[in-house]
Amino acid sequence: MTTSRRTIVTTLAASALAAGFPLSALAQKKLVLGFSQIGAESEWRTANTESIKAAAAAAGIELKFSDAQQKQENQIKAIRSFIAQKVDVIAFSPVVESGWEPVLREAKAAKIPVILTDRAVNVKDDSLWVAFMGSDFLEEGRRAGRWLVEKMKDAKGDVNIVELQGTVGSAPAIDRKKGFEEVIKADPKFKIVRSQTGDFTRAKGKEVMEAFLKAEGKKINVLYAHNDDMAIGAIQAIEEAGLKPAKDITIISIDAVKGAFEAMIAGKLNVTVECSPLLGPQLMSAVKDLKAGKTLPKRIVTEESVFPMEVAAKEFPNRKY
Ligand code: GYE
Repeated sequence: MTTSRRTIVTTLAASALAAGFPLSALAQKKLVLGFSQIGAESEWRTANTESIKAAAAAAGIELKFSDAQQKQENQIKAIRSFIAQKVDVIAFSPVVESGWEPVLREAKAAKIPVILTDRAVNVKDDSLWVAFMGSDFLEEGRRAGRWLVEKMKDAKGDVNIVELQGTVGSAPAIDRKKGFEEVIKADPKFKIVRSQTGDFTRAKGKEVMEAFLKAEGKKINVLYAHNDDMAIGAIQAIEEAGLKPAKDITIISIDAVKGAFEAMIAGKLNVTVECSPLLGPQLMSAVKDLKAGKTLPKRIVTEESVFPMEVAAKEFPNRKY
């Protein structure tokens, strides 16, 4: 450092001290964010991880990133280690809704604010987390249901639906099921004949769809998958069974990842309901706001839409994930 710069810094430090500011504010310590990710189970999750890493780098925030491989116990361990390391803020995407009270209480006792991203938790005391940013999964389920009701409004007789649920106990699996059922129950011709988890992965989606096809065969009119990856796995099972996806079986899924657009352009998927994983920039500005002493809105909802196959080719170049 040159003498003149040193003088300026020393003078600034002296006046800051005199004004009662801690010196650390001047040293411009990098903010440290501990983030516990669920895993890498889907295209959505990969895009979400990339968004968070890129946004942290752009914002000059030090990111401690931990991958839980879809296990809650690993997320709890990661959060405990962030507390031990005294990070400034903790954020995480909870794999399931329940079971978070003890570790969240530990974070609160250590005075480390916790931001929930993507998925919600089910805890009695809402002061255990400061903000939740992510999609409205209930509304996504309703959007899927509304699209189906409109598409099949003239269909005579039963519409037999099979459902591939997301991870058992996760907020998106619970709410996407609920929202969809809420809408289709308006007409008794819509019947969910099988419903099972595919854990949000392609491999499981394919496996469970094979079992559905074995049990119900040509009776199946509609597949509702809680994410695109499971739908893409199921499409393979449908083709292997000698049926035409999107024609013999109408397919609806959620996320709107590039893989879904490719499937729609190939004529194999009818519609995808958007769920944006690009939460990184929003999360970094929330971290900065918190540290600047601002109060965050408790709920920050992502804006999203619905893409039927007819618009897929036109929309594809605009997709960012
Ligand atoms: O839909 C799915 C992912 O929590 C919204 O998790 C997220 C879901 C997303 O594995 O693809």
